[in-house]
Amino acid sequence: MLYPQSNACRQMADLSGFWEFRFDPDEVGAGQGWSAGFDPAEIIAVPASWNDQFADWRDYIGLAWYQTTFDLPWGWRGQKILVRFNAVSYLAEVWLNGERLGEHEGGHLPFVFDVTGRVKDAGNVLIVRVDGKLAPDRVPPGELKGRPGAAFPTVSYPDTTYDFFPFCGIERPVLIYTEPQAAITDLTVVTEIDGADGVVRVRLACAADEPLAARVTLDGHGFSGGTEEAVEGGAAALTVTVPDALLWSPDAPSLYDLRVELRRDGAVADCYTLPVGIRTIAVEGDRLLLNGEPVKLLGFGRHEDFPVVGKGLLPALIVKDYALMHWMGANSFRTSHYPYSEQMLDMADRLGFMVIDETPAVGLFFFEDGLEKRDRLCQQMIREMIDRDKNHPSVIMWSIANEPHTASLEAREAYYRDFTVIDHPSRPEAVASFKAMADLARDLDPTRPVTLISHEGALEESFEFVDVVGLNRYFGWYTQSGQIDLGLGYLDREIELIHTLYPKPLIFAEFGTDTIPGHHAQPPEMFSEEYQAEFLTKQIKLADTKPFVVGQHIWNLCDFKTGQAVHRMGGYNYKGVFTRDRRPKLAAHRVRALWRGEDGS
Ligand code: BDP
Repeated sequence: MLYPQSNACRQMADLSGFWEFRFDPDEVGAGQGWSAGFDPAEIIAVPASWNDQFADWRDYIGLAWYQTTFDLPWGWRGQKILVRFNAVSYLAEVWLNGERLGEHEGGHLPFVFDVTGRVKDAGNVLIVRVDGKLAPDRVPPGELKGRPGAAFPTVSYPDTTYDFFPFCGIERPVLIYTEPQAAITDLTVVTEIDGADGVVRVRLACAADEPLAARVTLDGHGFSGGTEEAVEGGAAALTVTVPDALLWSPDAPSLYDLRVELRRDGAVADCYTLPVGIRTIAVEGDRLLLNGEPVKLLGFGRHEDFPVVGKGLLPALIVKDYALMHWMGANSFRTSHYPYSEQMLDMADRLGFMVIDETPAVGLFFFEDGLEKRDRLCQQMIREMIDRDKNHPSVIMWSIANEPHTASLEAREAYYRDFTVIDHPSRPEAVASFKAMADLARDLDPTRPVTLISHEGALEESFEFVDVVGLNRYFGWYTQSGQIDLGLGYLDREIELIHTLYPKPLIFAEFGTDTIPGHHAQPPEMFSEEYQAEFLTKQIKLADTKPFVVGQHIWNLCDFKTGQAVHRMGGYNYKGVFTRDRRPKLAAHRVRALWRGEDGS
């Protein structure tokens, strides 16, 4: 899937701004014909979650209607015209001028409607009904009402199976754009390294059944080259070799400019430009290799989360968070727990961050209620994520899920007594689901490793199907509370056990402690800045002694909004090394000193 762009052959306009809006708690909108136009009750900003924009609606996770009007920009008439929603959480149904365009389920991935022939020159009315409800058969799931083995230890309000606020609304831009009639519909760029040469392979898909040629040119760093091939059956494959290529890496995120043209009798019928980073990523034994060299990921789990906008795209926040991560000496992050905005990934390409790109499959459980639908949605989301993000050099790994509830209760009981792993500790439904998901990810993209992020430790049988083991661990916090050294002793034993069972690279995908800024204690005690600093630095030092631990991602970059629960004071998770308004806690300085060298320079 290509992001819309304006160039000599295409045009794009952003429909974001102030839209008309109406909550629909009684679910009367459909019956009253709001899809053809409605009397607005509010004005709302797009993109942004609705929850924090009004005085009384924070916890409203139901139906709401958005409406905007627009005229077609000058010169667009007669072209193919599409509308793209970059993300609507959770389920969107869309009408244009009273005609239903369709619907999309899943809150963090884009969807497109072809509106050619339906859009008027002036006075178009675009209406979106957003359904934010939580349900067991949605991904991520909710409304589990504390079912054992399927939910957080205590039920939070709103009732999610995951630990962040279920913000909803139109949270990323809405774009309208043109495509030529004979259009490049998709590009897949794969890079290889051959000695000192970089090999850039481009696969093009196009919508046209006429004789066309595809042409690519690649420019940058003193190189300029290209090639041309005939399009056959709507596809073409082209290869450009770059001698003495500058490779993409966190230290030097070199990008080349790729320009792809579709040509009819020598004249340009469509064109598209894309930055390309030449790099390889691979797993060899228990090492992760970037450009053939072992690499270690230092960084964070994060959230798209900020006051007032909720999960809404906020470009300045993207800039700020990269500045903070860079200041810390980080080179990587995970898009916990859903694919982030495309703008975030564009910046990762440019700034040299290695990204573990994660689907919205957080808090999955494997009881029957809705299992089949959840499986289908998980697969849909893997497809959509890979389709959207496959051309980013920064994306080095796919994460198919975070913290599924996979182990049987019996297995957990034995394990937490003394790390005994019983035969077949995972629920068979979970094993089947994850095997299918990992296979799908590899089929769609054989060039990137696949990971699963689990809290089940050595009980996670699905580690069998992935290339990299992702482990979330809070020993010394949720267990061994107040006893960091005891917790780390257990962790040391556990990762050796996991490594024996699954001799693959392992990433500490989450570790951290809730920390109230300004709360101090000597000796360190839970919730104090000293406790967080000691916990993180000691776990980092443990990771550094284990060659197979190829990543350390602290939970979390910043404090973030959650539902209300006894373990979430004031409705926040306080595990950030920065506060929600991005101020450092003590741990930020201590970890920075470790990651950047002892003097923190
Ligand atoms: C893990 C989850 C993460 C939570 C974190 C925590 O993956 O989403 O926020 O632990 O408890 O369970 O802080």
